[in-house]
Amino acid sequence: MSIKSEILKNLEENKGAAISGESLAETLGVSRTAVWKAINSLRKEGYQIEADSGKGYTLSAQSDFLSKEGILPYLNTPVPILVYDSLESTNKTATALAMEGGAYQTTILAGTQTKGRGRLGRSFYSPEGTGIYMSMILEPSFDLRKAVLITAAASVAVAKAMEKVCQVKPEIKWVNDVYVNQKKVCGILTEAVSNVETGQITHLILGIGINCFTEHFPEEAGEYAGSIQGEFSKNQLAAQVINEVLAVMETLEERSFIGYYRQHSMILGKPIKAFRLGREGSRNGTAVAIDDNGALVIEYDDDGTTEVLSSGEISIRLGDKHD
Ligand code: BT5
Repeated sequence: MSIKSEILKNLEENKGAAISGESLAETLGVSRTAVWKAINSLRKEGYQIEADSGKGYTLSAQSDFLSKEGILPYLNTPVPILVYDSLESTNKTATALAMEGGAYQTTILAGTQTKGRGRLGRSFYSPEGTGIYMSMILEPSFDLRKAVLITAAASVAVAKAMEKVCQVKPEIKWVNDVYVNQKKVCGILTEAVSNVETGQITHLILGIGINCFTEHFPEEAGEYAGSIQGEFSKNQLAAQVINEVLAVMETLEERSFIGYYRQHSMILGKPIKAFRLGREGSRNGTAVAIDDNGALVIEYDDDGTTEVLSSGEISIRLGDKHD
């Protein structure tokens, strides 16, 4: 770690409280001038660091830049972290890294994305300063026919992290969205990386976009886009998402997370419109169950038949009467 990173780590761990230049210099085994230079350089990057000659340096409690140093103290197990100010798409960078042999669990984060990806060629609005855009490189150590499970598990991880760090009540909209107060605050996109020669899937890229503190969304973000507000640090939330993802991935086979998924579902028992991949139009029905593979069981209004959907899209029919 560079001196600057070491100092940032110390400041992040003591956010809002002063640390003397002397003790920083002593802990890191460097001169006080080196400390001062590193502090100045961090300030130029935008970190709000106050200096009080009697007390030392304080990283403002309001400072909320995504940084490796800000994330590491909150991780249960350290994983490789790469933070960029701006990327086209963290999924794109993570895919390139995975193809070059990047280590499993490596997590790429960006302060903004210029071409954030949604599913099916859609885009994900990723403005600067107010969101967490992250991609984790995961090992596909399970049956990939159950791929819907990973997305379901990831939404459970995000929802749990939001509950713990932001004290909000998240709901999960099958299959990949997390909502708070009826607004979509998070989208998840899982992509696979395969070896061209063997055709085998070598890595999974789990992309997670969380809107934090965003006030205005453009039309392209849709009528349901919203953000989480409150007193929390993005670094802590990002770290908790990593902790929860790693924990939930351990339970994929035994599926203990499905209970949480069902309890936090915003669609179970509701009238919905189902848009099925490769089929024109939509069909009205009721979301009657989520099976153990994370697939959605729909009972159709017109003929009472049921269908199990592992992919596709649904929307809730707001205002529809239903018994
Ligand atoms: C998703 O797709 O919601 C998956 C989004 C995944 C984004 C992450 S960010 C880090 C990683 N790197 C990437 O490049 N992507 C991942 P989908 O279910 O297809 O929803 C896309 C739709 O959501 C759009 O067509 C809009 O209607 C709406 N939308 C776009 N931006 C949004 C935002 N910031 N918040 C809420 N809704 C948004």
